[in-house]
Amino acid sequence: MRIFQHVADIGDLNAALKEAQEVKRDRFQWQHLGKNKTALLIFFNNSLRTRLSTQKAAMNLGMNVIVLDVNQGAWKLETERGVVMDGDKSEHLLEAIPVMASYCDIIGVRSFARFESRKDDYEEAILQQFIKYSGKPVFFMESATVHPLQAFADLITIEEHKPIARPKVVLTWAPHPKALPQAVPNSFAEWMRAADVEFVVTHPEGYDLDPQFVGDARVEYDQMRAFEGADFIYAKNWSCPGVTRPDDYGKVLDDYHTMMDWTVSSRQMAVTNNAAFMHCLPVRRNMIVTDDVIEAPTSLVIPEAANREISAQVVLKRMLEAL
Ligand code: AN0
Ligand code: CP
Repeated sequence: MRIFQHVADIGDLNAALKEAQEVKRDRFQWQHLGKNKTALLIFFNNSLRTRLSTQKAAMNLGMNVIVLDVNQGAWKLETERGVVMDGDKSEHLLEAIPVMASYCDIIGVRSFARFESRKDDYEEAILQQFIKYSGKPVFFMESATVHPLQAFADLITIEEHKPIARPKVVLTWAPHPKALPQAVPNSFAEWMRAADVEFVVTHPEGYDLDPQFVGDARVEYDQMRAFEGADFIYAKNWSCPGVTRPDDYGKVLDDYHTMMDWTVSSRQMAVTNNAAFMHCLPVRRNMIVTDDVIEAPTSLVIPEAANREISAQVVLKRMLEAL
């Protein structure tokens, strides 16, 4: 594997899930693969889980790891070609990428949506430059539009906890005070459509996800109806994707105080099939989900986060095997 961005990049999902379980059984059995190989993890945005779990996964494989927080200690980077660089940015991405690539074998990049231009975000302007100018395998650690390491960990978690062969999985929008990217729901939708599950998305009108990710999945604007009989509830806030309301791309459409009935609580969980609760974290309690739901025995948020080490290790392992 040279690029990890979309569900298609991982190939057969059952094979990937089997490999994840093999990694879980003994995560140190491939130390030879990563010997004298270096992973460079580049963060343009904050992270707790992605940073730690990916570092751990690389170490499990015997790799060396370098982590760079671009905004702490590196030069401020210009990303647009053609600008006269007379401002606060001292270095251009077009030099920085090949330089960084010269010190490593595999590159992971986190660069969130900037919400300045829907076109730039959805064309993956930053990550595409890493792919084009690094000459190295590149994996997405949450880009403008996708978070595949998260979606893969989510799928592993669902596989481990599903009560029936083909569970009902509901992705629900929930309120948040600030505008958040669509990367997590985009990838979750993309991966759930590829998996053997009954998939339903619920959100207020205006938050419709991009068709390239949500496809023909069932969309239900009535949250309570969507939750009926669900086996898994996957909560996440996202800002306006600009599909049905192009001028509102990246915005919070309504004051969150008026949207608090979307907060996942025991009221909605009561109509599910004793559903497990999932969220990628970090989560704002009593905005996205109430204390009692996230603390219930049916909450999977901690094992879900632990599976980030496993999804990252499968991806790094496959990239090492293809070097
Ligand atoms: C980010 C997001 O919503 O995309 C990262 C989630 C993994 N969350 C925040 O910025 C709070
Ligand atoms: N879920 C996730 O990617 O968390 P971090 O933003 O902390 O990496």
